[in-house]
Amino acid sequence: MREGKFFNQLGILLILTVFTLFLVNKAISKEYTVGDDEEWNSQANFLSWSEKYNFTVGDVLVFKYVKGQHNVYEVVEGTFRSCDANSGVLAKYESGDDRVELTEAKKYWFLCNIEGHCLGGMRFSIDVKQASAPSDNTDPKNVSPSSQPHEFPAAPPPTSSSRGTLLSESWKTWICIMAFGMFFSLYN
Ligand SMILES: [Cu+2]
Repeated sequence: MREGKFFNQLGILLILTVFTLFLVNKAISKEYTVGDDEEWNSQANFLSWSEKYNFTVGDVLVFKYVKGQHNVYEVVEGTFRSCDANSGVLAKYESGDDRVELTEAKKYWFLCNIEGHCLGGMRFSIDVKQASAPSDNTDPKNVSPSSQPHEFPAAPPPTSSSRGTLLSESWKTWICIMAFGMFFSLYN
């Protein structure tokens, strides 16, 4: 009897863990189609599009367009402002279905380098933040991802209303708490 109960609970624990990892991944990484339904084209307003979202490291921008009609250049600020892509180009994409992972917390500048398109409005910048929401007293860059799993974060346990940010902030702690809860329930 005891053994059967053990494996039942283990199964529930495993399902919960997988489910939690799934939720955590959802919270951490998002995909954004640039321009939403209008996609990457000369008509859309990319300034307003770029201001609609808060981008975090790990998110992915997807540029969709007819190959050859547009392209995507990641550039430095000066190039973004001048629309002159003879210099200051960090990356080029032209497949028509370009996926750009935002790997750094920094300002990203994008433009289309087909003649006239950049000056016509096919450009935008976004400010990508660390996935872990920065708090006043901790620099996320100083937080080692392999810090002790039993160290509890400075933040209080998440409530449902602040679930989104705190999930991504302390997902390892969450998994730790869940594992702890599982063992606790096993031995009761
Ligand atoms: Cu274009």
